[in-house]
Amino acid sequence: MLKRHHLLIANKFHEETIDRLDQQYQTHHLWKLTESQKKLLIESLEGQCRLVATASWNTDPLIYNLKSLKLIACFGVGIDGIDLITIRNRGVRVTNTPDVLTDAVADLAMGLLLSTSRNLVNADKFVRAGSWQKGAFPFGSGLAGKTLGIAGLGRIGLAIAQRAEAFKLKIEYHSRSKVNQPYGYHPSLEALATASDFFLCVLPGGDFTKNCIGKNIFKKIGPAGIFINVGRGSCVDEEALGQSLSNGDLGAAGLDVYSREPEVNPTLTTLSNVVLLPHIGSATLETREAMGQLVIDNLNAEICNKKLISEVKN
Ligand code: NAP
Ligand code: 8YV
Repeated sequence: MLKRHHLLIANKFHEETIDRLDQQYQTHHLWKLTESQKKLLIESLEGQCRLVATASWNTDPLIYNLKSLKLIACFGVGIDGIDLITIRNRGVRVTNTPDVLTDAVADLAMGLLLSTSRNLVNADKFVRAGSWQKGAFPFGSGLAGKTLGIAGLGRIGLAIAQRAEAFKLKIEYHSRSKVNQPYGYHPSLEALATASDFFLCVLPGGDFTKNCIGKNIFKKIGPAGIFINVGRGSCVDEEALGQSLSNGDLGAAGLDVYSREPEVNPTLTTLSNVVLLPHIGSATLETREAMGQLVIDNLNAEICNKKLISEVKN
């Protein structure tokens, strides 16, 4: 019955979910086409197709040409890839995949904190290179009793705070509004950085947060401090990050996200005091399956005229 509904899939976000969508809908794989083929397809779908599925952090702007568009079902929670201004006043609704990925991203954030504070990646290289036989590996920094500053105490930020408490870290945070949690609030990123031994960014991308973490913040985190980013790369001035890590203003960094993925600032790749991950915060089999299920459930809710499961409210 669903098969009679057209669904435009903008990009290849998760193979298993796309296979399932192919079975249920009349799908159109936009990313496989040339630019002129894409335009022709969208023209041919006009008036017949109201559904788009896409990655949340990046989409093809041609989807906005489809005037009959009613729902953009995003795979991912951060919707910085969606042009909310272009679709405003067009009656287009957007869904994302909150909550189901929170634990996976929070686990990875703790992984980055441990990898950087105890220098785990270099320790592994040290053993493989046979250096252990020649001497001991340098000491790392302990977590217990130190302050973890979290920029963005939302769903994922809170899950990180809960994990960090078990490591005996003291939690402080910054977001635009204070939340009802037993952690110290700082009204600015600068104040949070000053108070933090470890500063962790889990902020969304977009214009409001673009380059909001730069040289000034790294200096305040300090030479013994660590910067972790599992939010969005666009929040960070990566040139300043490379310089601060090189000149010793900042002790170390652990990154899962970058401003021009999948490219990584070349300076960062030369430094041994930064751990670089390829945006794998939500990349567990279980989490990606749950994200896909939520995309499917939202699409199905739309065509059955039911309440969307996870609509993004503007
Ligand atoms: P969320 O629940 O909406 O939390 C976002 C937090 O950021 C809130 O505390 C919000 O509080 C704060 N915030 C938003 N804009 C801000 C600003 N301009 N200045 C200061 N604080 C601001 O979202 P979430 O589910 O935790 O996800 C957070 C982000 O994590 C996503 O948007 C995405 O970019 C990233 N993410 C990364 C991965 C990965 O694989 N690494 C996976 C999933 C998500 P206020 O509104 O009060 O400011
Ligand atoms: C990506 C993420 O969406 O949910 C987000 O905001 O950053 C990730 O979960 C994921 O890499 C899927 O492409």
